Amino acid sequence: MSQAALSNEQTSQLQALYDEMRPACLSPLWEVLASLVTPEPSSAVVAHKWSYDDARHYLMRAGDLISAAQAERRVLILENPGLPGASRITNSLYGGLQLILPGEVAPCHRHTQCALRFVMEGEGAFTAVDGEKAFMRPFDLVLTPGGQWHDHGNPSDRPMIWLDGLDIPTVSHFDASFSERLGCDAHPETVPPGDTSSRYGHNLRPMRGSIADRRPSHQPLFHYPYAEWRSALDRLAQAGEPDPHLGHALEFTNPADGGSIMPTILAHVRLLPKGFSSRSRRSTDASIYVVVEGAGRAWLNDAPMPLATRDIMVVPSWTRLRFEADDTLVLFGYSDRACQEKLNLYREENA
Ligand code: GTQ
Repeated sequence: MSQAALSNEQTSQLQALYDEMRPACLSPLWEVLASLVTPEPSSAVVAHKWSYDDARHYLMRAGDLISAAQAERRVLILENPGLPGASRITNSLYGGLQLILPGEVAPCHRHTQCALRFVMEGEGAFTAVDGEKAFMRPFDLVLTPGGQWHDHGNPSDRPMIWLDGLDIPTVSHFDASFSERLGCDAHPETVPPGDTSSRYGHNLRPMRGSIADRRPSHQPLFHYPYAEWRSALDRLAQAGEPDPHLGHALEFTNPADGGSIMPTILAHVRLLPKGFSSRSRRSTDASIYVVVEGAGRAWLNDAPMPLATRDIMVVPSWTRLRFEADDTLVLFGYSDRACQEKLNLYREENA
């Protein structure tokens, strides 16, 4: 409502009107307009950090109590403290830590939602996408684009834990969720592991039809190994000065169109050299960061957040954010920026 005060008489008559119209499913905009159409982003999402070791402790206890097959997906949701019960890390995105113990499988299913996996621990477990296994190593990025069959398995002798990043809340927002189970643990193998990477992972693509054409042409690649992105970051860092706001930053791209890895989610990595202090910036995409390497701190609206390896941090929309690297700091981040750009919503401000 505007500043002009209402008389007591007006207020009580309006209140009576609201009470009368409520059963007709009508409500007055002027009571809520200011909170609906805000002058700048105003979010219930709060900044938070999960220590990996603390979360891991609970995840391993869950591992003693329920199998991956029983749970379908044995995952602890990283739930934003500002959105209790909402199963989300930001308003549009989901985050969770998934555990697969040696010998376990997470049975095959598919759904509308897009997923990324960022490996936190373990080696030798796989995600199979449409029957092609991607064997995962720490800090690899593996995608499960919407609609593709996927199962996970761990033939190694160590627990495997990864961060799941999905657009579950975005799909829920549109009431557009479909999912189904294949009905068996694992999709039959379609091609050998690494097939897709060899065909699409090197700025090349097959010239003639092949079995790899089963990959959707709009989303051919799904494995982005740590060894490759980490050395790309090093080469970038050797080649020039860091961007004052981002440090040395690289976005993972979809080779089909050079755009974001998935229609709703953008993911990137960055390296902040030892001693570097970034300048402050804010953007409309609430973001989730994993500390891959190093130590330092983030400043969120001038409040410090110490960072150590494997910490997971969520930063709300329009929060002034800067980083200080005590040691070379390597970060992985994902956000809904890809979706916001399609909707012409994305904005950033670099101080
Ligand atoms: O691995 O398919 O954390 O469907 C949440 C939903 C993981 C998965 C999650 C899922 C998955």
